[in-house]
Amino acid sequence: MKTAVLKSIIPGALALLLAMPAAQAQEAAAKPNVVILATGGTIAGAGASAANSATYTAAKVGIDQLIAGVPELSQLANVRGEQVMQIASESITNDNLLQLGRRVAELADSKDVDGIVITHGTDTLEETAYFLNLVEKTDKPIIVVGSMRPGTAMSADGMLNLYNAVAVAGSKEARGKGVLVTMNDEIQSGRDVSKMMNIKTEAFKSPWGPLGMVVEGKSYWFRLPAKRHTMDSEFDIKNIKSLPNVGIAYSYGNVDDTAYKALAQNGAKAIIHVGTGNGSVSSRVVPTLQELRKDGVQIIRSSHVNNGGFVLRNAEQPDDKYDWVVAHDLNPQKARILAMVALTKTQDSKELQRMFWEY
Ligand code: DAS
Repeated sequence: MKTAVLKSIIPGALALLLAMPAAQAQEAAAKPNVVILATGGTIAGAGASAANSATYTAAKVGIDQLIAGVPELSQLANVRGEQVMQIASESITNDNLLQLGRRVAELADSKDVDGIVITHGTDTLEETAYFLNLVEKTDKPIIVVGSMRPGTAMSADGMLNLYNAVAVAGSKEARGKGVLVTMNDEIQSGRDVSKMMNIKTEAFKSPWGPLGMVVEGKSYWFRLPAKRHTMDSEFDIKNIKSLPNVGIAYSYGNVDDTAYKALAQNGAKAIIHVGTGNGSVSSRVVPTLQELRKDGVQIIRSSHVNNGGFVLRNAEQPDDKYDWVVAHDLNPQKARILAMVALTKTQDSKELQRMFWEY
């Protein structure tokens, strides 16, 4: 009796109730499926008070709390999170990079995943973004995102950065553009972008400019990446078992060969020389680099000018004569990433140089 009465007096509501799962299912089907892989960093940081925008502990807040902190994400996509690791990114290791890269590849292969977001510390965000840009064989959007202030601070930037990252990860226009970074309303190429300032929300810059912008969840594109990446890359995370030891030696006035010798003794297969100007090498160091090259260590010249500069072959150093490689416009930390990935495929310096021109 009761059910009959109910049915007679509130057929619409009942129908609505019965239909609700179908409507929800329909709505869910209309939205992209985005997975957020959390690794730690400031975006997961916490400070003692709202006034602590720079004094805080990174890698404290878990992915479920991050997602719950931005309920608007559910308007953009069907979002789920995985806590891959919980570290400040200055502590990331090659093994962490491989672990993250393998999980990204598994998700990218899944037909139920339309886009991937990686929350990450800002210190080495640019390295991880470039690494994934080189080795992920997918055209699905992969967005690496961080924040300059912890979520506990006034005017924290992490919520909007994460919202923008999910918006871009779920957008069809972002497909095929390589790994991207959304910080401070801009969409940056994972290859070009680097952290240029450690205390401002407008910290991430690309020497060649951003690719686009995100405003209220909509992305606007102005440029496309020019270098090889993802589907067009000859590298594949599935074929990389480990990453070789590549060291970085910083040059300056009065420099000597101590750091270069130590890196080689520690087993470096390549040394990124961080030169002055056009990747210049002090006359006090040249003989040692020639010796190391003879011993099979690859010498790759980059610059500490404007976070990478533009190092040309045979300009201030006889690279052909010494059999050295130039890092082109890559900053030293990105040159190390490419050198590691490239050395998994070749030991030939001419092949290495081709890769530095193309990637
Ligand atoms: N320590 C920094 C890191 O984890 C904090 C940050 O800026 O994300 O990279």
